Amino acid sequence: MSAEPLEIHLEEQDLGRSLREDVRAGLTATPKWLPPKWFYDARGSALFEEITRLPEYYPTRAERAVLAAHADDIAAVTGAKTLIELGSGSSEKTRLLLDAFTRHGDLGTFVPLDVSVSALRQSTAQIAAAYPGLRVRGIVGDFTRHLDRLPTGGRRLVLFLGGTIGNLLPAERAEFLTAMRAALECGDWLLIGTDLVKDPSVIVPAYDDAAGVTAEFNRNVLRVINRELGADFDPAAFRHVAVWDPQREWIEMRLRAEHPARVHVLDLEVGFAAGEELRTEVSAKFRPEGIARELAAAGFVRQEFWTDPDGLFGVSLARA
Ligand code: AVJ
Repeated sequence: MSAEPLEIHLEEQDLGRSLREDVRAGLTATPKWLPPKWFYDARGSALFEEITRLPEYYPTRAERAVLAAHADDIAAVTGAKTLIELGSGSSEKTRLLLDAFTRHGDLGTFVPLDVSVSALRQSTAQIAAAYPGLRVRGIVGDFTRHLDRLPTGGRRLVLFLGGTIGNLLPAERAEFLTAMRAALECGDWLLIGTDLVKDPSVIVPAYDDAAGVTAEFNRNVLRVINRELGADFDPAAFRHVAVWDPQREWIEMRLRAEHPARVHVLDLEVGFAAGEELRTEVSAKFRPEGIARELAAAGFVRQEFWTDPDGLFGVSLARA
């Protein structure tokens, strides 16, 4: 079957409006911040794919090891008819699950949801070609806003992989999980990937690699704002910084103005002092019992928790 036309729940103008709102809120705040979802234009998505192949960036490989080891269990235990993937991107690791469902269950439909039209076009076409008989319905949407638009009926398994939940702040995480539970029915499933707390000497290089790919990925958000909003950031004037916060157990990416800078964007003139930092991403790391607690607080029951052999990354299978 070929992929069905994409269902668009996020129009170009919605994206533009929310980018303008985020830029206004974040660049007028003290300290300054921007949300990480704006990294992922075509160039940012390609840089992220490159990050996943870096020697220092362990999460993708570790999660893939978990999925490779347990995909058959996941297919057998959930018996899902519909597989929904939030923030699907390239859907590369998802193939491990689609293969397992092809061997076992009777999965009928795959529904990837992503903010990136270009990523979805590519992934839906490739998946539809590789899995004949599978119905592929791509949805252009934002997983923090469009959970009520997910297809209903049939037993569903929702995937939220990569550790992307760590990009939400704790209160946003609780809100997201509660909304997710509300969008599901008893007997539906959630498979969620979380990077685990470990020695910062392992985490920090994963976010500050020797080849400088993460630094380019980080600065890419400034290029996106220049292009989309006609701003005049000089990306080369900002230095990539990755800092581990031991209290909150998350890593932050920041962009540090090397010299005093003045940027024009929207109707704002934004000043940066020398050394001033702009926070561009939080990536929280989790403890096994903390994830179970957060899932339970949202009304999920965790049934399985797996890690890779090195204990770097965790995958939880929870029942609604
Ligand atoms: C795609 C959100 C899981 O937080 O590790 C990679 C993004 N940021 N390097 C992460 C990212 C810097 C990544 N997630």
